[in-house]
Amino acid sequence: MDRRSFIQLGGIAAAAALAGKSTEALAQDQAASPNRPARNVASPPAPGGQPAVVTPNGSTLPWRVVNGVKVGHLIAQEVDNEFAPGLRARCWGYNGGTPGPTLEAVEGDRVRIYVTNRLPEPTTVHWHGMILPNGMDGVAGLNQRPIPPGETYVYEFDLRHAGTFMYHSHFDEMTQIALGMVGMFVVHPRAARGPRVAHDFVLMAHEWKIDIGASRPDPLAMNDFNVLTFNGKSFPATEPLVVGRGQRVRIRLGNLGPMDHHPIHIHGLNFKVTATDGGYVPESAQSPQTTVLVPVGSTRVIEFVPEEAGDWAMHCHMTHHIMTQMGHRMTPLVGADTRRLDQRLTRVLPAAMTMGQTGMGTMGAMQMPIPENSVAMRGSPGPFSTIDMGGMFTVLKVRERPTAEDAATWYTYPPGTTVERADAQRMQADGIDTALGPDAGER
Ligand SMILES: [Cu+2]
Repeated sequence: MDRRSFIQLGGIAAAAALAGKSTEALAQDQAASPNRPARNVASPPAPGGQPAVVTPNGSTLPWRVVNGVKVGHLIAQEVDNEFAPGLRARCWGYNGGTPGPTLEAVEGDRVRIYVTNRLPEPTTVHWHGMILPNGMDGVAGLNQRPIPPGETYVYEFDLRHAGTFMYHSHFDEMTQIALGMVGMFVVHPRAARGPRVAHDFVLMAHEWKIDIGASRPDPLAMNDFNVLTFNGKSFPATEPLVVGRGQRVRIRLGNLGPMDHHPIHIHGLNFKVTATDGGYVPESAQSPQTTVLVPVGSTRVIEFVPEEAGDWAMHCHMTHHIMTQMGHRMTPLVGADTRRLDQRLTRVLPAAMTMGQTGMGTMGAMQMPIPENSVAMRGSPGPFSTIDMGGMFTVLKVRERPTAEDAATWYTYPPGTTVERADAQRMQADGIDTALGPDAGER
């Protein structure tokens, strides 16, 4: 192996290749630590000095180069996924995770991908958005025989176009996709395109129906999905994205959830959609946005330069998609006096509590007992109080000079830049009628 191909392979894959490890062993190593942060996986820098993609809470598939072909190995298997502390379920995925490892290569590469099926039923892999020979497209029955349990099939094709693509099962789609058989496939352009970015992330949206206490997602669900994830994690388990103020950031969003489209919103900045899984968006057609709809079966690539430091929320704007497990078959009681109802209810159900007196924003502070293997609406500690959101939510940490510690610490607010309680004196000084102040509703 020459120095150049060593560099292209990246440290871990190259070290394994030098040690004579097989792609199966590499895939096994990866399966053994599915939650290893991607930043620990050395992946090849893209041409033009663009950085490698980072998959928060995920990993990048290692390649070994054999006679100029990038060879990889995907193992379709059952995976034990922790969605958030307190909630695990047996899902289906690749190489120990759901989504599977991110595939990352360069336009013009030839790839050979072995797919071993360790599931109890047949499967295939479809390379979503890629233009390739028909026989490699992976649609069971139409383009190939499905891969039987215990067998390995091999896909081989040239990466003709740069872009942000995905891969997923195309056999028993409803079940296998709902259980997590999805992943991202990034192809960098051979010649750098557009301004250089400092950070390049992939985030895959997914939705799951996991009944309270159940050990498997329900693949028959058509609505009422109650666990929403980025890269297989619900907040607060989502790894924050740490970036530098004034530095250009790219985020590649993908959606292979069963049913829902996700309007992904980022606070504190505006961005442009620079590409989809169909290709690049011409600059003349890029409009500034703060929310981008990512429909099922598509990718959206956004780029921005954050101008304000802080801990900025990034989340799906469908309010039920930033909740954790909850029942939806309740009578709305916002504004009702539920205290007498609770008094009667607790005679038969001692742990019962009716919601709606103040909505659900204070649920986290109550420390109610919750059922085993669930993350029912408890919220998580924030720097000021409980953060009452979960699900498809993460934090974009914009720092002057980002360091590894920033992922685990909150933003330090400069003095005088946070909201504070206004007293009557201050209100009167600004001509605010204090009689219409906070107590006005009780007059
Ligand atoms: Cu959503």
